[in-house]
Amino acid sequence: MIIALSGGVGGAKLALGLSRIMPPENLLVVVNTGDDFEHLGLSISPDIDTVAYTLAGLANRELGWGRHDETWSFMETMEALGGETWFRLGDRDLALHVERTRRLKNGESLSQVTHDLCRRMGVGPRVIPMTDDPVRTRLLTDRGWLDFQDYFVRLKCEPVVSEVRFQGAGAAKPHPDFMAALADPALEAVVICPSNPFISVEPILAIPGVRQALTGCAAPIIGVSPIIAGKAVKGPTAKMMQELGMHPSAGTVAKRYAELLDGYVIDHRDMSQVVSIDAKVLLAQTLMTTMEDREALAKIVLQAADVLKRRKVNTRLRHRTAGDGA
Ligand code: FO1
Repeated sequence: MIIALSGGVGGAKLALGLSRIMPPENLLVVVNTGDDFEHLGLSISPDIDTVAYTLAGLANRELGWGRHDETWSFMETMEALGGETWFRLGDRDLALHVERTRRLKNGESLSQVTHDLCRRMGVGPRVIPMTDDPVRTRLLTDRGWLDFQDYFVRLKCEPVVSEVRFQGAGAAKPHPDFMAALADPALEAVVICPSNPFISVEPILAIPGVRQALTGCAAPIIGVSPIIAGKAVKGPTAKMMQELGMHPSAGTVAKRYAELLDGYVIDHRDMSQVVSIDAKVLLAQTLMTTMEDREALAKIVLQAADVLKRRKVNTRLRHRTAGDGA
């Protein structure tokens, strides 16, 4: 079994690659919900939807979010009626938000609704939110504190970020299936997908018990850099790193995950970063443009997991025997 920690677009691409080279039912995708928000009276979970649409083959590949078979009558009419249209909701996508909102209001948990909607959309792997409790990413910027989607979509990531907070994370409980999978002896690897570390991965790590469960898990943890040659493949990762006073590089992201990583996959172009990364570094083509790219990167990650798992088991055995000996 493989666990993939994912945010939106970048993570979803690798999750898709993984789902195509292994039995999809053995893949558990744990998704960031810090981007979730209430908008137009709807409960919207963008990263869950991006992962679900991508795994279901329904994603809009150009936009990176929403669906490919989309029409926009709802948005056009909202425009005509003077409603808010900065957050684009296609007509088919809208049905998902309306139905999820109805079921959440009915008392179902986000993971129950996600599980059923994913099944109905034909998603093979298990997709679960990092927690069923509310966590909201907020950013302190030169325009004051902003909710995530205000920053990311309405203000197009233009504000200068000086702090990122995950409101509610401290009181959130990690999803029980996530914790159970980390303790499962059948676990082969945990893959930290190439998502933005600050806004997609760290909300997951910020939930009490997650870091400890990761450092205690017997399976290797392999990260994939979201930065290639100093730039983010998509989104504000590099810009945020600069604004937060960090050098936008694969090495800096690896340092963010520091003690968690057993392996780290970076792009060939970042060969010079190898020395600054305190984990086993693998070089690969990490830019995923085609389906073959997604599958090839997924293969490298799983091969690395295989090698690292044997190494991790031996190291633990050595420590244990050393401990007994001491
Ligand atoms: N991102 C945009 O840049 N503009 C949008 O209008 C937009 C609408 C949208 C609707 C549904 C959804 O699931 C995602 C949407 N996103 C949009 C992307 C979303 O803001 C980001 O995918 C995540 O929050 C960050 O990964």
